[in-house]
Amino acid sequence: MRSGFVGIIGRPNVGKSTLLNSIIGEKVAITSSKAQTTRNAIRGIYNEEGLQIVFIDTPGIHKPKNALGKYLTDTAISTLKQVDVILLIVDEKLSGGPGDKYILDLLKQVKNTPEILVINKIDKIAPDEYLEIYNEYDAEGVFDHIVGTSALNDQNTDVVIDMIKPYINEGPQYFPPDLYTDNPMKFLVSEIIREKALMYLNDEVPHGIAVEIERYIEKDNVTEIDATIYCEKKSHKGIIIGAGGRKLKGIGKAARLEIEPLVGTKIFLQLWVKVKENWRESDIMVSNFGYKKDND
Ligand SMILES: Nc1nc2c(ncn2[C@@H]2O[C@H](COP(=O)(O)OP(=O)(O)OP(=O)(O)O)[C@@H](O)[C@H]2O)c(=O)[nH]1
Ligand SMILES: [Mg+2]
Repeated sequence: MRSGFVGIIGRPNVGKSTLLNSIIGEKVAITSSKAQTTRNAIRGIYNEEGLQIVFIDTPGIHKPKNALGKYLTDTAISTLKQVDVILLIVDEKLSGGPGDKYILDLLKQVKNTPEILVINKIDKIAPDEYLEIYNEYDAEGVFDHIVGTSALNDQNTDVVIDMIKPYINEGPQYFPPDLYTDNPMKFLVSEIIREKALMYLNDEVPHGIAVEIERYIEKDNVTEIDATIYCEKKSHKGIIIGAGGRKLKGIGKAARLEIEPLVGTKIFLQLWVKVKENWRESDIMVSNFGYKKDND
C-alpha cells in the first residue's frame, strides 16, 4: 500500500476547490465566484487499488483584514508542513503582485517537499499567454513540475494525479477505500447552504456569511434540518431574506435539491437569518463558528 498527503494552496479564487472536486470526481468542497469561499482545510480522498492520496484543499492565502482572514491564511500555511507534495494553484492572470511573491517565498522555505505548479483556467487564455505565465514561474526555480489545467472542464486534472503518484511512498491506508471525504454530513450540509447563499448574494454580504446547523434529525424517510445563516449587519439580513422572503426561499430550495441525493432521504429544511455584528473581527466569534484549529 502506498499513501500520502497533498496540499492544495494558492491565492483566493484561483480554482483550488474546483480542482479538488475534479480530481476526486465528487463534490467535496464548495466553490463560488467570490474570493475566500473555502474556510477549512477540506480533505478529499483519492483511491486506487493499492494507493490512497489524501488531498487537502485550503483557504486562499491573502493579507488578512480581520480575525477570520488570519485564521484562513494560517490554516493554509500550516498545511504546508503536513504534506508529502505541495500543489500551488495559480490562475490565468499574470502574477507579479505581492500576494504571489509572499506565497513563493513561503514555498522557498519549505525544504524536501516536491512542489508542483498548476496553472488553472487555461480555457480562458491563448497558448502564448500560458507560455508567459509558465516562464515567469519556471524562472523562480521552485517547481519540480508545471502543468496547465482547466479544473472546471476536468481538463488535465488526471495529469496532475500522474505527476503526484511517483512521490507517494509506502504507507498505511488512512481511510476506507470507498470514502471520498472524511467531513461529516452535517458539515457538508452547512457548506452547501453557504454555497447557495454565496451564489445568490452580491457585493459585501457574502464574506460575512456563516452557517450553523441548529437541528439535524434523521427519521425514516425524511431528515429535518434547521439552519441559521449569520450575517454581520441588519441591512444584510434584509438582503438575504429578500422581498417577500424570495431570496431565502431560493437559497433553501437550491440547497435542498443538492442535499437530498447526498443524504438519501427527503429533506425538510428550515432556514433562519440572524445578525452577529462584525463577527469576523472577533477571535472568539470566529472560533465559535468552528473556524479553529483542530487541537484548540
Ligand atoms: N473558466 C474557468 N473557471 C474556473 C476554473 N476553475 C475554477 N473556476 C472558477 O473560479 C471560481 C473560483 O473557484 P474556486 O474553486 O471556488 O476557487 P478557490 O481557489 O477554491 O477559492 P477560495 O476558496 O476562495 O480560495 C469559480 O467561479 C469557479 O467556477 C477553470 O478551470 N476555468
Ligand atoms: Mg476554495
